[in-house]
Amino acid sequence: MTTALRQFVYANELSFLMEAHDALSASIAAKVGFKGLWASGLSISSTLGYRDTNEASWTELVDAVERIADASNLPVLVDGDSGFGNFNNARLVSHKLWRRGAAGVCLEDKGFPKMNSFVGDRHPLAEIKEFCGRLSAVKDTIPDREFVLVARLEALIAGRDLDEALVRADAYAEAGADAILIHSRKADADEILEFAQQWRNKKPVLIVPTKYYRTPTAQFRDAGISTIIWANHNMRASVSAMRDVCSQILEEESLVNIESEVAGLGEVFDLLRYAELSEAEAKYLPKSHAS
Ligand code: SPV
Ligand code: MG
Repeated sequence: MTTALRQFVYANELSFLMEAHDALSASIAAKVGFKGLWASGLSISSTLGYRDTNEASWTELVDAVERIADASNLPVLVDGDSGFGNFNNARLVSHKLWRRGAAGVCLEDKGFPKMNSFVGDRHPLAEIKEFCGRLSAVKDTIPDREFVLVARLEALIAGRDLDEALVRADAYAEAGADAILIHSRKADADEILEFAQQWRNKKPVLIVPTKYYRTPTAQFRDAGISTIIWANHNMRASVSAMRDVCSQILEEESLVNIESEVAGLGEVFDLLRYAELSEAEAKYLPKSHAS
């Protein structure tokens, strides 16, 4: 899985990672054909009922990631936030994530607790050398050299300029990052495309076009972007679907108009591979116990 993610990120063509936050969302993404997943901190914490400011513990993150990896059998890049502390926490969490099935981790250059990049204006950046220590510690700790370490730049989120982002990107690459994620919350992709042009793919670039979603994907392809992360859309799709079904059932006190609108139980059983269990029972259970 680590090799698969590495090839994904280093491929010449544009790659895509779909958000997953639990086993069900992961298996749906795999079933429709995505080849890699983003274990989103925002989405995982939201589904657990926590705010995306490190309210969820790192063990809760690791547990969620294990279910995502098991259910999808796909390479998973994990949103490791800022690493849950200093270099020591970052290497501990990353190592556990690797042990539990993650193919890579993305660490952002903020402190602990971090706040979701789209919330408020207080996004203090980590000091460059200290963050480099976090990256190097992760690199030195994980024995699988294929494990992908992504350094996420929050300079533009914090209101710093492109020059600062480029200085930081150079330092993070030097410290051992395999790839760079440049984040922006502007509605257009100008600063992302400018970054890509000046960075000249010294390391592959990942982006998260949640706010600049109107930019045609072709522009990112032309700019030599490595990977697009569709960062939270399974979680948000489930919010709208659950809101609608709850409202309708509450109002109509009936399932008559609902049944055709929701996934059939057959689809659920299919996603969870109930047929495989029947086959295994036929193979392993003594015949007298088979019924
Ligand atoms: C996440 O999906 O948790 C991310 C991306 O980190 S964002 O929410 O855009 O910061
Ligand atoms: Mg996040």
